[in-house]
Amino acid sequence: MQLHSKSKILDLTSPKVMGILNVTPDSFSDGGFFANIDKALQQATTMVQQGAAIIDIGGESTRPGACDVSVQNELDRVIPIIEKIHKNLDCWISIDTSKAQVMQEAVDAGADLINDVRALQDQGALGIAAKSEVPVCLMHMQGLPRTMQSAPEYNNLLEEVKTFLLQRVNTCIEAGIRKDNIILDLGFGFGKQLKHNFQLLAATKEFVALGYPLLTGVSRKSMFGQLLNRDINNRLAGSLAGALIAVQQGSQIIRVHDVAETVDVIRVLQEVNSFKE
Ligand code: 7PM
Repeated sequence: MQLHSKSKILDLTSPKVMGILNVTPDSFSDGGFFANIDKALQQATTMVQQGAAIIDIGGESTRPGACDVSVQNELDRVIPIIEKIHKNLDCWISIDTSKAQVMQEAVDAGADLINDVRALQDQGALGIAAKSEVPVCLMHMQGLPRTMQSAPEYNNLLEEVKTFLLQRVNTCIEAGIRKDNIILDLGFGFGKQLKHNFQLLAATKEFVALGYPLLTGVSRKSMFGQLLNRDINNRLAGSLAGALIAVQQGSQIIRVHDVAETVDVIRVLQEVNSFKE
């Protein structure tokens, strides 16, 4: 299994780690514009040295509960950082956005992958993604970020998530996106209760069996906070367990804050697997 972007190929025969780059609103306030671009590059460099194959850059517009960020605001946050990383690092760059214009300018600036928690449903996104010819990650979400965590319910969780994702896949293929450049994501924490998140994690294998690369994003999420009674800074063990459980079932891309630790966990699993059959 391989993803194709521009002239690059990402081989997914072995699992890949996607490192989350923090691009916070205050990246403009503390040390000034250029100092903060350099800080972002430093953070990305460290993650690549630790073994991240992809760096995911988001302007926070898509975060659960977050208020809307203007297009210009999002562009101002992410584009200079994409340009800087593109110029200085040999890694894949992912743009975490739902906005068509941000997708377009990000790809022009060097992004290799479009990561959209709204699965290209926003105005113009599908067309821009198809035209850009980069891989896309389609995530499942029930409801909208502002309200999605108020008691989400499902009649049949696995079927509903599967049906949504496959419908989006069809729409993407009809729009001209190559089938082998579509990544699926179960959307942990996006309109899901604790039990839903763990039921989905347990069913990872079923989604891998659909034949598309599966991206798993559970890093530091509230599913571990709730289960283990841990605040955001004490969810590493839970997150690593979640990553291992996903990779063991065949998830090919793991989106994380803690790259070094996740890479170690994956290596241990691969060493064990090298002695099987
Ligand atoms: C606050 C709450 C801040 C939640 C950030 C988040 C995913 C994603 C995010 C995911 C893909 C986070 C989330 N989560 N993109 N973007 N999959 N593809 O924990 O699970 O990073 S934002």
